[in-house]
Amino acid sequence: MAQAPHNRAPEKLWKISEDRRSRLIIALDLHGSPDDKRLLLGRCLSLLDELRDLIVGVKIGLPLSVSIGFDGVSEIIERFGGELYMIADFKLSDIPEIIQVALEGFGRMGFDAAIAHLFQGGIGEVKRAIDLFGVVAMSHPQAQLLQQSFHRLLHEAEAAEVEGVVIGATRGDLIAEARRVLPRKTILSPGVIVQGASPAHALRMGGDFEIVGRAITMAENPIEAARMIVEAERDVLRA
Ligand code: BMP
Repeated sequence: MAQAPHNRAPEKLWKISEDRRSRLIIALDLHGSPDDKRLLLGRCLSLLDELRDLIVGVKIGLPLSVSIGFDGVSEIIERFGGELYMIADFKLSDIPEIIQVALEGFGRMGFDAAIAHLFQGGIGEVKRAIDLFGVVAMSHPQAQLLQQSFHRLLHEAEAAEVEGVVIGATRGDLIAEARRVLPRKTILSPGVIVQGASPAHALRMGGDFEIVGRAITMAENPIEAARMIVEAERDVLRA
């Protein structure tokens, strides 16, 4: 079962979550041809405007960045970074010095956090300008190599003192195990609906936040889709 949020890191994320009674982070993976940059940026801004009371954060990665560029991403952060937790998901897996430079750049853009892999080692050496989440288990069934190293990656997450970890919502058993081993780390879980996990299942297993993309962004009615997920989360948190 998801824990009470008292004094948990990252503070900004948990504060927004308490205020909105939501554990939903949107994966803003909208994408398209670079000719349509302004159009796509406009769609992102109006989608976030519609969803702003239901979501706590926005995860932005390569699909959107290669479509609207970092300038476009910066515009989104400028508009929503004051009220939502902004996560740069480029699953960094480089040498510590390069990861550090990337985090500094994300910090300058206004991101609150980034997601990095842990398997390459050295994350503990990185001086962190922003919060960091380490990937310990992915949602897709082919992630076997990572899965074989699950406990070592949990250990790496603890040793590197990252704020939290990413574990696929499709891997409820691993979420429960991570919650046992790392009781205070914030767990983010993608893989909801389109990849097969039911809404709020990750929270029931001990996760903290659900990351949802297509089930909202491609829904006929994104607000209704988001509301349905947040209601399921609230049911679990009330239980
Ligand atoms: P969707 O809800 O559309 O399946 O999107 C899931 C999002 O979470 C994508 O941005 C993907 O990159 C990310 N993600 C994932 O699906 N599984 C993981 O294990 C880790 C991820 O970051």
